[in-house]
Amino acid sequence: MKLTPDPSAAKPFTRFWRATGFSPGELLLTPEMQRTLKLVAATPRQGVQYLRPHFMLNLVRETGPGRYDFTLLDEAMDVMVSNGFTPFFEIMGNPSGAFDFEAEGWPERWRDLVADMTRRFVERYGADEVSSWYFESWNEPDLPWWEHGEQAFLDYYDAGAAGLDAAQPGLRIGGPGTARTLSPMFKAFVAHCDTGTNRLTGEPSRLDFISVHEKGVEKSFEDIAPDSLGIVAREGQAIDYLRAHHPRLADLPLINNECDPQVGWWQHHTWRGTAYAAAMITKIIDQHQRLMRDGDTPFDMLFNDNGFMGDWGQRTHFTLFGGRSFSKAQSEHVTDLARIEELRAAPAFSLVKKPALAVMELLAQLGDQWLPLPDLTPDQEGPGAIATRHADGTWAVLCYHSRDQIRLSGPSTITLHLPGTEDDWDVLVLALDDIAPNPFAVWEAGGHPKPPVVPQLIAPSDAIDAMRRSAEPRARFCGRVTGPVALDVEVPLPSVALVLARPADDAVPAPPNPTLARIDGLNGPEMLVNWAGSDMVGLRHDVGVARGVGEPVSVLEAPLLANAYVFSPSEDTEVFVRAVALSGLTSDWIKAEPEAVS
Ligand code: 8U8
Repeated sequence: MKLTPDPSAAKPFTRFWRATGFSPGELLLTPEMQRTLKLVAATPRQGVQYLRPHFMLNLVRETGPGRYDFTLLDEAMDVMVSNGFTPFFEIMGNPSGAFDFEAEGWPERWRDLVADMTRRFVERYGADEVSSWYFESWNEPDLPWWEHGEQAFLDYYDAGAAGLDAAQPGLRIGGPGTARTLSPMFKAFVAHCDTGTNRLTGEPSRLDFISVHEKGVEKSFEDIAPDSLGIVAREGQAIDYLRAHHPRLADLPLINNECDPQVGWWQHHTWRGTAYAAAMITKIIDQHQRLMRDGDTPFDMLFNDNGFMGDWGQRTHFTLFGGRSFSKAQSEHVTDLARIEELRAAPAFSLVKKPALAVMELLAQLGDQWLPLPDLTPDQEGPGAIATRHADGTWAVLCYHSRDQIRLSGPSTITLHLPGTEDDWDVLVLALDDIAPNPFAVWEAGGHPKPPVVPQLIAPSDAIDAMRRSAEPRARFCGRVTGPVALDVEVPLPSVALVLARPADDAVPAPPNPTLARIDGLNGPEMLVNWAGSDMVGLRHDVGVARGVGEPVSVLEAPLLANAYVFSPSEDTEVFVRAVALSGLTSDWIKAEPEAVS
């Protein structure tokens, strides 16, 4: 298959998928989630920016009529904001269970609660920061998450909007985050926002975005195939409905904030721990670019609801070794504030990155100009590509091979010609596939060690470190080529392969500023080394160890795209980091200095 992206066809491109979510919000108080988020935040170029947790208001305590203690909510919000995430804040939960959404007078009390909370956010984080957030209604009010019917939901929405406006006019609010296509709740909500009046203010109802959830396939213990195109088809039904019945709302940004291949994050599907997930996520993003964003739809943003914590087969960014199981996260979930302190103390645990997060690092490298590839038919054939360029002329082309079939495999090659690439170019190809051992395969081959049942089954440090090394995108090629650049990019099914190409540059990258935190791993101390990466495309980092004298020795097979790494070096080791440019040229090794442990 030959590909020659045409620069004269370039269109603006935004990275509209940099968002994730999880449930429940109180996980933000756990060491497991705090470490998880520190590592997710290390995705370069803010590759994961928005976080959407459920049930955040369950962290608020009612201390008297209309009086609240926000301390736990503050703490949870701090975890998001201090890691650089932008909250996508569902106004969801019930402080101390104090609200009966069917009793007299609750909407006014809800409005005042939301106003108090929002004023506190503005005071704590500043009006500019809070203006960058999204506020959203209760999650999936068309499922048992909301049990009070349509009218109460509309009243609830009005009260929240009135509370936000009372505190800080102009904040962004939307909904309804419904789970079923064109459900009665969705229709009632958009009808109310189109022509209704806010029950509390008497003003017309307001709405800044519309959110829906469309996923590839229902939940099932079987590995049934997702229908990826079904996602855009059903989002299209929402758009058609709005155009036909509520044209005034039809141009509002449409967000699918749970755009997952399959419902049921907690059910185990091993493909979620392999390159199948990475390729499927890439394909779904590409489909949204080609079929929604490049069309005349207002499709704005998609989320992979990958922020949970759990095992290989669950919908998570990491596999959690040790730690605790947090499977009760859904509509049945009850927050027990009397036991909240238990969340803060975790048993020993270690994390291993999965391809679902590694692919976010690759996607983060894409540029701000998109070149359509009309000759490709990925939805029929499987191989596809998102071809982009950056303003400085750097090419970033993410090739993928994905089918809506879990058990198919086979080779394929995309021959990529990059026009206008005469002279010398620095080229880097990074890939995730299931041929080179992925972390799941390393775990499996190592006897699938699984804590915490008996000590001899606990995954030893070296086994966990081997999984971690294999979790990073593999470098297939790094070097200088004389143009025009033409590459045979292997894309076995399933896989993704990122091609970066920039005019040859002999500049040595600026050295990093690494810090080192000693953290508690499953088998004792681990090192979390991280650094503030610049936004330079294709910038990677090498992590090395040394004992006193001599050049540090890299602990990785290839430099990392991520801006953090965790491993278990021996006690007396010093840890060093160096920056690696797209050209392969490196900065000096810089010693990682200890940081206050978190
Ligand atoms: C359609 C559907 C049926 C059902 O029984 O439960 C659902 C639960 C359904 C759709 C969504 C749903 O919850 C959302 O999806 C979850 C998931 O596991 O797929 C989580 O990702 C979300 O937190 C939740 O909002």
